[in-house]
Amino acid sequence: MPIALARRGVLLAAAASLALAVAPAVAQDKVTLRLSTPATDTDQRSIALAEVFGPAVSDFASYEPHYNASLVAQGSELEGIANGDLEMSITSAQELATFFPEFSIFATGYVHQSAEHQVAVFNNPLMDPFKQTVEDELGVKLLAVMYLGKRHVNLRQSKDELTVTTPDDLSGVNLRMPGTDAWQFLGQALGANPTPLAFTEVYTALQTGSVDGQDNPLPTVVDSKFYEVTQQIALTAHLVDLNYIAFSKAVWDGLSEEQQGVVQQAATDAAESARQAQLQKEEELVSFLEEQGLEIYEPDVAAFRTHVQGVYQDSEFAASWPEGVLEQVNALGN
Ligand code: KDO
Repeated sequence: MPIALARRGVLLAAAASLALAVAPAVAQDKVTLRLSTPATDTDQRSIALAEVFGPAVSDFASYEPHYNASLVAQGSELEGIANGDLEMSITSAQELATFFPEFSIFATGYVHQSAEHQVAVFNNPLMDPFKQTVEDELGVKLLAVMYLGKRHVNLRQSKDELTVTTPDDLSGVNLRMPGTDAWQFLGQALGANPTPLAFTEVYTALQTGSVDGQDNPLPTVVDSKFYEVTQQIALTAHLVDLNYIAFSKAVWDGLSEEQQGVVQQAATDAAESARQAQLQKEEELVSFLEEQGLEIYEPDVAAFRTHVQGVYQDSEFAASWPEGVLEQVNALGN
């Protein structure tokens, strides 16, 4: 049995038993909302959840964030929620794609065009079957889409040593990508040699040279200080990347209708706050990074887009996409 189906079966059983085990909220006690994320406490998404979401639900819930993957390892959060060991996470389409391959459409290079496009797609009825599957089979509710930013290729080598113009220039480059298959595939589609590594290990890997580079948006490059151990950024913008605020369905079902409304609005507001902060940082960080000595330049983005899209359209990932969804997503972006 394929791993994804095996994992799905185990999680389905866990989610079902959890739904029975979580007694309806009796209103007196506050429900504890443990969130685990590999992100730092100074990442804009972390700040928005702590400053917007936490206070908004504080009448009936205690928001308890755990940063730097200190509670649950990156990529294991969804199982944690399904098993009742966690109530929230900042998940990704790439992580969801390990259970439901069709989510890879939202993790495909050069599909999402902007933060606004991500919101239009997440709020469109096309998303309903995707959200329902995650609720029914994983016991996780996707409350809101968060803007992580445009991912670019960030390398240890100087531009003189290695100038990135087309995917051919990344041949043999040991590019760290997050661990799931969808991420590794994106690294291959860029022309690089992808290496799986947890987010919390990236700085050291760059510092020691065990990888040649990584791909994260500019705000992450600054927040995690990757600029201290790299020398260039080729603005490939190969993925306008997103996360979803994931919430335990079992806990959700134990809330009153009014409390559910408060949680939903708090998640939407936190996501919007983080989106605006992240967009603002993307505007201002090129000059900051150049002041730190990094060389930042435009590669042949058209060459990257054409190559990446060609690799995806012939892939097993594309074969899992429901008929017509890509066309609907594209139409929402134009
Ligand atoms: C990363 O590991 O590069 C990544 O950007 C993947 C994202 O999906 C997300 O997990 C992110 O890390 C963390 O939130 C840390 O920023």
